[in-house]
Amino acid sequence: MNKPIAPALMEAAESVGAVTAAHAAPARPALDAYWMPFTANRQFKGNPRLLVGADRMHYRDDRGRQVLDGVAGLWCVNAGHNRPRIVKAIQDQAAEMDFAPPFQMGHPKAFELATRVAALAPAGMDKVFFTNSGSEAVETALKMALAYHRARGDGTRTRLIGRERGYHGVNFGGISVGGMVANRKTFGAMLAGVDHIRHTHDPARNAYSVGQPLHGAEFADELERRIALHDASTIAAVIVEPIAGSTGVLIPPVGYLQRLRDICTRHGILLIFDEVITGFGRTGQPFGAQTFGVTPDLMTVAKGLTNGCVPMGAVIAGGHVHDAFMNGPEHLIEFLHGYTYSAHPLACAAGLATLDTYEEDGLLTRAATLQDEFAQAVHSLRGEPHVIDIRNFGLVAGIELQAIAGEPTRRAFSIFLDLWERGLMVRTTGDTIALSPPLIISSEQIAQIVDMIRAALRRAA
Ligand code: PXG
Ligand code: PLP
Repeated sequence: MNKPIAPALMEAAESVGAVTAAHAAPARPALDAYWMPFTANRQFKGNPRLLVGADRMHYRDDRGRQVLDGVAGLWCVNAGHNRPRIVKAIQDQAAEMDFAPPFQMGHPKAFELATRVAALAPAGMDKVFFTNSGSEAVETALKMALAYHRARGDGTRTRLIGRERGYHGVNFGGISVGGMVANRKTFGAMLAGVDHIRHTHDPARNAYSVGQPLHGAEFADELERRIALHDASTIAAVIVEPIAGSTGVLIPPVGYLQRLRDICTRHGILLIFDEVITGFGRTGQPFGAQTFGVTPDLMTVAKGLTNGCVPMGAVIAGGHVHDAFMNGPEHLIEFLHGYTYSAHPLACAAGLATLDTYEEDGLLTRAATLQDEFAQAVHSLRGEPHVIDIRNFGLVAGIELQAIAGEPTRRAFSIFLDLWERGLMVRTTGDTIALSPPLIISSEQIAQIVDMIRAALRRAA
């Protein structure tokens, strides 16, 4: 049934082949079709940055260069890249069982991973609901909070409270409670019944704080005002990041998170910690909740859960939240929510091997060991050109630069490009350079990152 190929098409096919052959060496893919996420597409496609390999602290690009990874990929590759145990676990799982439906069915690794994650979480937070990303974890936690109150006969609690400058992913619930203006202003009215408390950034009092800022616990009292305005009986949950990452690394002032916790407890409001970045060792304990000594009712995690190797997120719920759902006839589904790929076998295999690797290498507490040295290194950039603040905690830091007048983000982005050309990958957000290196980083590599940034700042002067 093969149709003869029209001569014109044959010609075209030959000439395409010829073109391909002529460019045989490291052929760059066509760049047009891929609409890239959170990327300046036109800038990128004019000068693409293509990663083709990775090993521990480094990427390799398509020009064969080694690039030091200063951000753990995108705050996620906490154990460093291509760890053999994780690679093998994924390979083995792919060969053993590709997919298992998560609704009304299960597979052993989902239960094993939930048990392992619960064991790492604060006492009492022992129920784990799997998603495929941080954004999905946030949507799940918000829905859980609403359904929790309703299950308890408290169904007027429908309001959600976020915080200015918060980042909770990109789905509608997440941008509604989120507080990064650029991520929400173009997307319409979003969820109704959402309010925000103020952010905790206070450079006048806290600039160049080493670790937690001393001033600002009272910013939590704004929650009392929101409660006075709306009445506690209408509020379901408050969601905050323990450390706000995406907005440029804002560290919670001493006492602030505890005060939020106390207010929520007093008013029957669920407290959600979005630990997508702070989870899995970034702050020196498995979770920020433990580092800061404050236990929320729900936690959202992702990223480091699988070392970024296979997409996965989760909500870790307090037993009291879960148990409120467990009534009614036993044949009925208690929480009508889930994703086709919840607890995907490849993600579970990656998650289990990731937790093994963290344990074997002591990575979930390594940031605590390195944090003084890291703090000293990043704060040595104080006084360099354009630097107006430096913030740090555990193995995360933000170096804020003075924006070029009328051109926000441009200064930091040009430093990002300069560093990339010289073999260091960082992340910039607004005019802040964010660092969150893999937790396996060496002292020499900490020094190398800071020296390279120092040189870039001076070049940009
Ligand atoms: N919550 C928090 C606190 C996050 O940091 C998400 C939710 C969403 O996770 P997913 O997996 O859906 O991306 C995140 C993700 C940045 C940056 O520029 C940060 C994130 C994602 C992309 C960019 O700092 N964090
Ligand atoms: N859209 C349609 C038409 C679907 O059938 C499904 C899932 O079955 C979804 C969206 C949701 O996809 P997922 O479960 O992967 O989030």
